[in-house]
Amino acid sequence: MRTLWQNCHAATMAQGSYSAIEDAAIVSNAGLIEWIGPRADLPELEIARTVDLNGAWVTPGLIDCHTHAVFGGNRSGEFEQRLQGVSYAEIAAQGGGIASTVRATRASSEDELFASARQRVQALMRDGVTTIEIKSGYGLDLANERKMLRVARRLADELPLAVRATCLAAHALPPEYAGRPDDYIAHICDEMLPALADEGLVDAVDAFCEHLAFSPAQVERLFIKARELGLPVKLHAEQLSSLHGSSLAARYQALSADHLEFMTEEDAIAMAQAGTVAVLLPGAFYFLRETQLPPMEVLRRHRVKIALASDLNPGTSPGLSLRLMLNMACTLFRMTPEEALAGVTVHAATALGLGDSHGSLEAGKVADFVAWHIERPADLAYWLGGDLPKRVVRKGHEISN
Ligand code: DI6
Ligand code: FE
Repeated sequence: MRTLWQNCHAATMAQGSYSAIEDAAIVSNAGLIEWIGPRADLPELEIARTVDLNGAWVTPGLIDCHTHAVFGGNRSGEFEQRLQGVSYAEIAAQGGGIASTVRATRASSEDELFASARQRVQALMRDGVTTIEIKSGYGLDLANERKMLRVARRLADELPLAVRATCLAAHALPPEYAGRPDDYIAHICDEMLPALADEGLVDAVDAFCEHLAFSPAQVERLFIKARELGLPVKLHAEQLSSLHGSSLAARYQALSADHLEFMTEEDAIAMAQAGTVAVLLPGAFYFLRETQLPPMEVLRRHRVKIALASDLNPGTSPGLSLRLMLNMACTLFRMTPEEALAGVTVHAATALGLGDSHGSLEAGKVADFVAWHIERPADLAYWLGGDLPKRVVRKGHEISN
């Protein structure tokens, strides 16, 4: 059924800029955008339904391309402890940090994980999010990583949302492998990843490359396995120190390298050449009170595509609003509102391998879009969170929100 959406302006985000169309018209058909352009140029088409958008600004549906939205418990107790002066290292030594979320996640049933994740994902959706990536990484054994990834798949089945599921088994060393990181990597490569991929639960493979997690050599073994299985890779790199994980990711044509505060110019050149997207995570930067800024000028100079995401996780970014991240990217990283919006639309789609089907308003792409009752697109990065009036369309159908 053809639907004409009109009386609106469009920030199409094609080519990574607003590429705005004043007084636009959009024709959706069978879940796709069939035509978009100035209303004056609308071709003769048999239209079944016309929707008046009352002068709204239409953007692509927002894409949160890096989340850890599925987990058990939360760590607000540790947040309180840290504010009373207990260090992250002391908390970790007491069994806190990622390890405490691993315990809580292992102790939760699939239904419990689904119920808590659904609430968080619905909070993100209230910001106009129509596509989300969800990582495993708090199970750290086959049964519990499977449980997390199944929850990610179920969220896609039960919510009007596209979900990409990423296996992050190499997030931290599980207690069973204390002191034996190489053995754990071998276990992921030989047992976990092949099984999870075979069950159709994995869209991409990720790892945490850091002194306190896995080395570049260990990550490379995982990337070789991912390549063998035909799975694209991503990497948490250069968050706390420079190990050139982002260059390694580029060598394996990674979809993205994420965090990147400590990346070098050589890393940026490698990423630009490989088309690896830089995913910046201002929520984690803010929550950890980091001071090392990602090198914006270097990224711009080498034309690395920049995406933004919530990094929603219980330890370093309990962020339930992607629009708040737009504001943080502008205030903390000095991104422009236009760059920030490109970072949660067109470049976020590329960071998920969905660049051909999602992320911009162009004929042939999926009809996921948001009609915002705002004055101009920069409003999306200007307001500090809050619920902006809007209508959300997913695959050509308006969803309640
Ligand atoms: N980097 C982070 O900031 C999070 N994971 C990662 O690889 C931390 C996750 C947590 O603390 O639970
Ligand atoms: Fe993360």
